[in-house]
Amino acid sequence: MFDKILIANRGEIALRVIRACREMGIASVAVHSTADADAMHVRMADESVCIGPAPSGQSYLSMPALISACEITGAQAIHPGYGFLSENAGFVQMVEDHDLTFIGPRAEHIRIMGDKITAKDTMKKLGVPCVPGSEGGVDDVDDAKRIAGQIGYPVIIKATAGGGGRGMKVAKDEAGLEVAFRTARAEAKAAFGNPDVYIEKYLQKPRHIEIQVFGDGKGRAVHLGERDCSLQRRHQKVLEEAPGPSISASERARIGKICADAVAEIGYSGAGTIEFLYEDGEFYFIEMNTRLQVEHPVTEAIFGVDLVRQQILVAAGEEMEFRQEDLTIGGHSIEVRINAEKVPTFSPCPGKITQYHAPGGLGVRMDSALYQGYSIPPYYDSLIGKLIVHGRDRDEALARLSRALGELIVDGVDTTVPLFNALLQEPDIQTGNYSIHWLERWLEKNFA
Ligand code: MV4
Repeated sequence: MFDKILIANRGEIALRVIRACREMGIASVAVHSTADADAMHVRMADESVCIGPAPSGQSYLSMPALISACEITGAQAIHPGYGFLSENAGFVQMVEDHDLTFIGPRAEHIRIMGDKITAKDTMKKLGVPCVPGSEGGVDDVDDAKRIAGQIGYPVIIKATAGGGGRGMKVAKDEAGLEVAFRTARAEAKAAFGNPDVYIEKYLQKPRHIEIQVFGDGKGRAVHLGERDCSLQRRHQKVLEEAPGPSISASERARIGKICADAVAEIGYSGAGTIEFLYEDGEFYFIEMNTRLQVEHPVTEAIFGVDLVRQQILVAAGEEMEFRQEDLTIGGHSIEVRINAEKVPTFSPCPGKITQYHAPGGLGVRMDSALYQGYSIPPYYDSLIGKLIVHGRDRDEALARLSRALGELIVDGVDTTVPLFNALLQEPDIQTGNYSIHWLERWLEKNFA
């Protein structure tokens, strides 16, 4: 096992990883920009290293600075958290070239899943159900028209180098296809330096259901059920829950096994998420994320497992602490993302926290790096906390969420808390009746 781990991240996820390290008797090294000298992750870690100026390109994304910080402190492994360098295959390569361990999947698996055409082709060959569409890329309009004609309109054109909603265009009929195709390619080339696009049938009212998988890197893998992350605004998740309100135990077992078998087959190591669109009882693969995700705590809550601990164990060459048959679901969990943003514009609202009080009590987890007197810097993501609740069933989780939001005090900046108080009054939220378009429609209706 490692003696010391460096956490290449900031905010709540850095604290999350430090906590797992401490419980395992592993020393932690925080890294920080000059803007984050007073940040909680620096205070909570055993040691810290300043790695550069405020802009993340010169600090949290600086590979040489991170490698040097390991060399200076004697850290043997790097946990990347989410975002930043968590899905950068070149970084994994560099870490390994310096005889350090990257706590995450192999570079090869990050590379495969980072190219969406290769990811889909790989998953299809592994028996994972995919959205009907082109086999591989499409490089001219005539090809695009022929394929769209076969699968039927509407279709969606996606950039292979995109993902997470970037680089997509919908065409509702053949008349709109040419423009959609040409703009998609031009935008993909400009944004990612890669013009390659592919075509899929456009699903009109799906849910976003993602399956948590975990591999030991030696051909064994498990699934930890699904999360429903359909409540999004501009491809930013707002609320996530597990289990999914629309997914039955038999559907979970079936799609879960398909996913676990697929990642076992490729020898995947560590935590991963296989994203699906779910419509009319069918799952359609769209993307795989090769990192620990923001919303992992809802899965931890219902399965009673520490995913970061398992990541560290597997990265150190040890066994994960469970088999599929050990993993059973207890209750229901909901996470809301608390952002320093003004509702309904969602414009960032950095500033000084004049008062902070975290909610507590049974079934409440608050993952946040806030403290009273802290100044939220303007340089980074606006996520300032995640409130995760757990109840015996969905109704209990909702009641607990409402109660915990009432206890939370964050003064000095605007936050998304009022949004959640309003959402909890909505019958569709109370019953779990929402698709990927529900939130944007609701915001238009209530705030436009
Ligand atoms: C789609 C789709 C409909 N049909 N693919 C957006 C993010 C990226 N991960 C995939 N996305 C979508 N792909 C097909 N074939 C609709 C979306 C989509 C979406 C997906 C998940 C959550 C929210 C979304 C909001 C708009 C569009």
